Amino acid sequence: MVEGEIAAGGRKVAIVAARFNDFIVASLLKGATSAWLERGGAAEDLLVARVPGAFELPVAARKLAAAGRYDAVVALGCVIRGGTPHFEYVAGECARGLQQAALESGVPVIFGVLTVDTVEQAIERAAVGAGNKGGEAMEAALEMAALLARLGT
Ligand code: INI
Repeated sequence: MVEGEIAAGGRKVAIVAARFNDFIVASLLKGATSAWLERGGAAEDLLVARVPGAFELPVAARKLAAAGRYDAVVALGCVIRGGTPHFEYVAGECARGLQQAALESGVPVIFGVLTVDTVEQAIERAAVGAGNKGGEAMEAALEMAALLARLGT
């Protein structure tokens, strides 16, 4: 069996985070940054880029992934269902675009975007500590970076 370990020492990672719903995304960003530092990452090896909303995450993630400087890209955002089909377009295109960026670049692009029905669900998933989806996204990024390195890609 081959697996990637969750360790940040010697790695470079980029986070791209949406500003929309920042009262939630700020907590995801905190969770991701804490996980990076807890796993031994150096502050100067973590880039944080901001975009207006989740819809803009893919183009920035694609650019960062293609740059060849990062072992993984973590996309953070929060899309909350409203009363119109807008949610489906923003969330769907965001997910599709992030996966496309990963497949085109061969660099892991992690989906740390909450897609929820209510603000309460978002707050639950962005709470400090275990279960913070930003922290989980960073851990997934580190695991995938190590796995791909091991697989020789
Ligand atoms: N962007 C989000 O990140 N979350 C949302 O819930 C959201 N809603 O609900 O509209 C949202 N919209 C903005 C969108 O991501 C773009 O920034 C905007 O459409 C400009 O392209």
